[in-house]
Amino acid sequence: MNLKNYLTSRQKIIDRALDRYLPKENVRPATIHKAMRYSLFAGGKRLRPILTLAAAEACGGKIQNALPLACAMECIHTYSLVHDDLPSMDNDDFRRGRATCHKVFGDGIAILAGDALLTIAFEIVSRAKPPRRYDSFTLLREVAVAAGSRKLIAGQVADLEAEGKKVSVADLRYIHQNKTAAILTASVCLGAMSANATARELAAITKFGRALGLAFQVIDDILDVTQTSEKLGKSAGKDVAAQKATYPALIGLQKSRAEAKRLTKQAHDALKVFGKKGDTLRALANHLLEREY
Ligand code: GRG
Repeated sequence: MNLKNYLTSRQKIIDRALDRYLPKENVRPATIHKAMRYSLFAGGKRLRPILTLAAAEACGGKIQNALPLACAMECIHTYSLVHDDLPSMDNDDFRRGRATCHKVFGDGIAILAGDALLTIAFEIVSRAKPPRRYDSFTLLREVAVAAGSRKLIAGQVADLEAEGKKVSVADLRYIHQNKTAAILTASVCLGAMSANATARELAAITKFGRALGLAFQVIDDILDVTQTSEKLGKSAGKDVAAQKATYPALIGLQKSRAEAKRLTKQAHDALKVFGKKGDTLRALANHLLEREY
């Protein structure tokens, strides 16, 4: 498989579906729909929805059934970035290679654009055709729990509260597990559910998502210190400047790289039950480990 072509073709499928699900720019009130689309179509890598589709295929499902769930997770991810960039949070001017939402539309509209992206995610999930083992309520609950105050928001709260404090590796792991890995794990689990995964398959996909999600954040921490803003499409070096707790800051670059490798191996091990059907997920895990942006 040519991974570059695969990623490009999946991004196109996801972008077309997102375009169908989102109100057009001229729908009243136009400002909010412009702001939602501005951030959603700013050139994100679409990793979470790509993982949703790949997990569905690993479980023998069709990508069409997984597509609404994949798009919902991208909306939630984008909402979290829009809110994280606000002056009262991480205060960033640059995201996905362009000015952040609040820089273009102002804080009020950026807050509302984030709210609307979060809300529309649930509307999009409700459009998914529920498989036999997982009804619509189960799918909605999976999304709500991952985005809620015990997962994504828990991670963000812990991150905010860690500022200026001494943070242990265990604290940092808690932040990453919730801020990053929970959404990634829900993304793959929803893909598996759309494919009517067995309990054994879903457990394996959950393990895969947790390990991959942590690996992804360790790598993100490494890239923040090793890459330029141009390459990343967001402000590089911010973690160091803000004296943020990161893996490189706590254990050094070399050990962080080893940790990312160890977690990727753990993600691979979780895929054993899928045999060859897990090959795309394996390739994606390797790609995330080796990525440069
Ligand atoms: C505001 C509730 C709330 C949460 C914010 C997403 C987030 C939590 C903070 C953003 C900063 C950060 C380091 C998040 C961790 C997840 C992460 C690495 C996001 C970037 O994901 P990519 O690289 O981004 O997949 P693109 O733009 O390609 O989609």
